[in-house]
Amino acid sequence: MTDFHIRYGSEVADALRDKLPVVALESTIVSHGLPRPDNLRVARQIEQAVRDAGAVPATIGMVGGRLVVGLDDAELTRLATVDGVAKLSVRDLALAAATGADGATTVAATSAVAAAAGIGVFATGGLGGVHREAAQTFDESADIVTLARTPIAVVCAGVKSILDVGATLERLETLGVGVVGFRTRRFPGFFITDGGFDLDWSLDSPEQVADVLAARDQHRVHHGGLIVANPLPTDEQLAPELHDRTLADGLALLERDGVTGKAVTPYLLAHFHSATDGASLAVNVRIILRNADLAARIAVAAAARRA
Ligand code: PSU
Ligand code: MN
Repeated sequence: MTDFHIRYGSEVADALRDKLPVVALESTIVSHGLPRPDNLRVARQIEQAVRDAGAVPATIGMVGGRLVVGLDDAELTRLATVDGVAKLSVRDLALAAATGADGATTVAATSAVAAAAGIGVFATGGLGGVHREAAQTFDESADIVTLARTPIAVVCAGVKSILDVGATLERLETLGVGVVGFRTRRFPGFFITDGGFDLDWSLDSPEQVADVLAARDQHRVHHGGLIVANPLPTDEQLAPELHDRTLADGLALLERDGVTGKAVTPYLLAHFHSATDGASLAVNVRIILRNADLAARIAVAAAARRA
């Protein structure tokens, strides 16, 4: 009988056994969110940022049907460079495994796999959310419903401004997903520091975030995720005028080219990266590296509490 068990990278397996800090990382940003050849270099930099802050990186993905927590460098290279890597949400995992596919895990799938593996902290760039026009298309990322039932802290720069940010925050409230600003009371808009909406909660240190996770676990009342929204400093954001113009053009192109469904996010990100001559790419990379660093510091604080 085929063995479909999850494979753990050896360093990740050791760290989990020894209760050392581990940070989950997704592979969709590598395969579909960042252009080649920068994607592989950035994927390695993200892992290094986690290490530099004292935690073990566990990049999650599907290689030839094997679900892996802690991709090795050859596997990471494969998901960054070969054509035809599927974009996998939670519902796709078993299908991809049984058919021997290569696949990159989204925030939804990465969160679900990480939580099942006992990893409590996850770093990404920006979450998926409610798309503009969702009232007609029903296009709402599985990221947010998955977080409703998955006990993980996701460090991100809010949701991409390509989405309906206000509607996304409403859905997160309805679904019971915790949202806290890291040193801010404004929800960030990924490329831009301020996504235009207030937050009820703000925390100032990784230790405080670890306290929230400990409280959640001890209460055993709230079983869902916590979004730790970590904005870029204003002097590092994409210039707001450039951002607004690029977004308007991108949304028009989406319509012209009839792009829908799971292709929307990669399409708009690619548009940003080409239309801004790489400025949005540099911003995107900064976001991920900062989030990896903060996630690692939260994982370190959470591990220190357990010790
Ligand atoms: N944010 C980024 N780059 C990305 C994504 C988010 O900065 O590539 C990916 C994540 O994997 C997220 C997915 O889970 O886009 C959301 O896609 P959709 O809207 O189709 O659910
Ligand atoms: Mn979608």
